[in-house]
Amino acid sequence: MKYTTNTTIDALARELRGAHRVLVTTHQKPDGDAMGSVLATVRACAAVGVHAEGWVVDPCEGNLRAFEGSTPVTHVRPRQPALPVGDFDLAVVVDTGAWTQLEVIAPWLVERVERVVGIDHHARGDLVAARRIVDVSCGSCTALIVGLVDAMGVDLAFGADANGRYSIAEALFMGLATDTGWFRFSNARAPEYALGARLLTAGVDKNAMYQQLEQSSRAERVMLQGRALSSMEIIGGRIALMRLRASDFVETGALIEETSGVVNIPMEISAVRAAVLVVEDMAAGITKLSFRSKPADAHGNFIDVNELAARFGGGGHVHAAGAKQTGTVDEVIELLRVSLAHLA
Ligand SMILES: [Mn+2]
Repeated sequence: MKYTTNTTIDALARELRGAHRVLVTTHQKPDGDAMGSVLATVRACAAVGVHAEGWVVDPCEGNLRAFEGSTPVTHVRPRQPALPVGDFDLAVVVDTGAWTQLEVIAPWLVERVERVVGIDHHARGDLVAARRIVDVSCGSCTALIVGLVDAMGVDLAFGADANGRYSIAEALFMGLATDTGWFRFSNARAPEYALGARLLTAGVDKNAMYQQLEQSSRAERVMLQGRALSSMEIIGGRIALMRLRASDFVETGALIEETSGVVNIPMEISAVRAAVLVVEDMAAGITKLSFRSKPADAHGNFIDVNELAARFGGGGHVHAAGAKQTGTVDEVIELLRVSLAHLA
């Protein structure tokens, strides 16, 4: 199966408008783009009088949850899995199309694949949704969803409270800003900047959002970053490898979800072309890998971390990917060394 678009935005918009009860879900451990995509889609349905609710598998950072407002979202714990309750005549899967990222809700989705639609900007995916829109050129999934909102004939300012919070535009901007590293990464092209401008015009308070998303860390998180950076070794002069063990979490008091963003820090080093973070997830009993790489250099060379992650059963984008392994941190690092030696 080729993971490509097999319907149109207009057809999806008609399907959403004609639905009665819609469930919107995304990948486990939602990030800003996943939550922004869920919230924007739920709000767009509400704007046309269609009942919709979000359904996500935690952990989900509190600073993301703060953007929900009164939008209905059910949070499920991965350790106490539950399935959606009630009759939904349509399900929308956003910001992923991979079964590995939808483990908890997979049985529920499989049962109704003809009533599942997908909107995604990742390179790889499975037959999760019968009808889907996939555009890997979009800097965020919300950059795709704005087309759906437009096709539904919904105002981007819909949902805003008296202070201008909780609009569709705010949710879209959250996804766009976080997935593009606040418009710094190579996926921030002219269309992403244009969309950013459109969303600001629709009333998004960028400065307040920046403080809430990027300047609201606990001290424990920054101390954990120190642990990761202290562990850093540079392989072949160009690949940064970092690890976080269970003891690092215990001793700093940081939480597993507070590792987000750590893998990007070594990119500040001139010679570094890619970074890998290996994390011991005690609660899940697994070892998690995060991969990042820089865009092509002057010679057109870059490290494809999507391909690298695939060797460990994961995936994502060319410059940002992840994987899970059952081995210990040390075992995974030994395997990594073999793969990285070829690249370095
Ligand atoms: Mn995304």
